[in-house]
Amino acid sequence: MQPKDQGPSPSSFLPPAGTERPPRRSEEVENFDVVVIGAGVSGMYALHHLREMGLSVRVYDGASDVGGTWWYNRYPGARVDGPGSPFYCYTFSDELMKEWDWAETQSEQSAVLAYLEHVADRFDLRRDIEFETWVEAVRYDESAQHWTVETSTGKRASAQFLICAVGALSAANLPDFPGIGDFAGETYHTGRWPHEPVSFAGKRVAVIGTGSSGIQSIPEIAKEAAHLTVLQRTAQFAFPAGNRPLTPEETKEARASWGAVKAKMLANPGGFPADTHTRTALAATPEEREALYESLWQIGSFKFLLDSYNDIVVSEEANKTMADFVRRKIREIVRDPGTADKLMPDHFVMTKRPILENGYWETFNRDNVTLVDLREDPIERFTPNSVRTRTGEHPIEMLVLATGFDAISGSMLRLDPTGRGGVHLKERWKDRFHNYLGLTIAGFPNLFVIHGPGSPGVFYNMPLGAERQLGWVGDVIRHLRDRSLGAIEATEDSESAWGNETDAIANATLFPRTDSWWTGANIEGKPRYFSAYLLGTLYYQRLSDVANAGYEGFVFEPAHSAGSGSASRRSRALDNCLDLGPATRRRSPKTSSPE
Ligand code: N01
Repeated sequence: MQPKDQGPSPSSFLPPAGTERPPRRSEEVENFDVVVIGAGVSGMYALHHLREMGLSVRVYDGASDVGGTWWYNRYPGARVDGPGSPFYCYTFSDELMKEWDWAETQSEQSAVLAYLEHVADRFDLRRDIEFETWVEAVRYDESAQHWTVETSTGKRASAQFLICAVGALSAANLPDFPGIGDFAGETYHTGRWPHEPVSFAGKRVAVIGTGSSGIQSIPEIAKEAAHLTVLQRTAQFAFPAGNRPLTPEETKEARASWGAVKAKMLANPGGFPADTHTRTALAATPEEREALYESLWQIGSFKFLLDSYNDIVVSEEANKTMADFVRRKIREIVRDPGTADKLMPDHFVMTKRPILENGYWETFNRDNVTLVDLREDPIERFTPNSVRTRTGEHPIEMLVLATGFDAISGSMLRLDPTGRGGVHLKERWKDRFHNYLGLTIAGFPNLFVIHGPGSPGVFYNMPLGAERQLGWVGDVIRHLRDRSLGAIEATEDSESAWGNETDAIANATLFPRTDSWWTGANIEGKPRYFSAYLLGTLYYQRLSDVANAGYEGFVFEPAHSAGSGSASRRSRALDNCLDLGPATRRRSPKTSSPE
């Protein structure tokens, strides 16, 4: 799928065998209308949608099958940790929704992957996907108005349009701990988990990281390992997952009312079929708050986020009411007060990605589990058979890095396309992830990033978000083809107005004030700012407003030659190009103030 990871590279992280050989470059270049990088949730839909539009599409993915993040993240305990099934799914086909049975509310990784495999079969996707193929170089040819890609298998392709569906959470973060190369035991990253079974039985295991992946895997590893040492840098808030089987009645009801459910998803800021409400924590009495928090804790899932109060992420005082409740719960569950102290989170609740847990807190009551607080007892170095912290040595045979991702922007930066004038994305994104509409980048014509910086991405139901973004991209392509245009490109003015809009929304909340992967604080040297567009509903309104205004904020280029458009569409396009309208003129972008 994504470009190859470039961090320290223990053998378990290497891409599939065969991709490391120096490839023989083919002189032959295959031409397509669109090249898509990534065959995960977004890339799969890109292929389906654009093919339905009559375009020729080629998809590349480094994995050996579809699934993207669900193909890689197969660590023990991996489950959907959002509002869950049956609403974490594609919505483009009613038949697909009605024929697929989900077993649980928080589906296991294997269940989500089985669904995606079914989608690939049902819509015959694999015939246009090249697996085990890493895209190694991506370049814009200004005269031909084409993107060319070179792959690890030596093949080359060109296309007028490039869709980067490389994943917001796919560039694994592999911190360079002192002596990590000396460690002689098994090492795994949760986001690059092997396909062969991994046995923890009888082993002394260390897990570094207590984000979603750590908190999901720690209880499962602890059940099997001889001993588990949890190395925690930041204590986290985590809520009961409340996973349970979906009843046949619930499935029947969701299918019967699918039209209404979809409408509700489209109207919700996060893309889930949840009601919106106007309750605020500060208007409630302490007793009312306690009763609501307790009932949501009992139900579990994302209820704490969706059904509590809507001032939690904007008011410090409101935030504290929820944070204190969760801290009390942790103290009630964890028996050893010293361990409970170390587990106390001290940031604003919900301002790191909310985590759903399945027995995480109870795991610290087990005799075979030790918690190390890295803030007071940091890692000094790894030896062949231990991890040494300031106060002692922890013998281990296996290390699990649940250290997350260079999120949102990292996979694009590892791809590092070269745009107009030979400028690399790394150069363009040195200080900030400049973008317009979270989809396009000035200097990178005809390139679209799905779930990238400046979009709701990870704050939105991701399959639905991909469908909506790609629906818009498909319309852009149609617009260009119908008018025989060669290129569309965001202006730098549009980017800076979009950046201001994104920042203004974020700065009205507590999110930018917490160190998180949302703010880039987990990766040394990364531009530190909150890069997501928080209001999903407003975002999709903005996309359609921009389109309705003739793609305001973009400039268009006429096709230079027959090679840039589709020759078969040229006669109709020629009719249209006589009246290109205001969309082809350079415009200053509309700045809309956030709601
Ligand atoms: O990654 P994370 P993740 N030394 O960045 C720690 C999605 N997801 O893989 O908080 C020591 O959240 C880091 O510490 P700190 C979901 O959106 C979805 O767990 O930076 N520790 C943190 O504790 C999620 O939010 C699902 O101080 C270091 C941990 O490693 C996102 O992916 C399942 C360190 C990383 O936590 C990422 O989750 C899982 C260092 N040098 C994940 N570097 C499903 O829905 C990092 N850490 C299936």
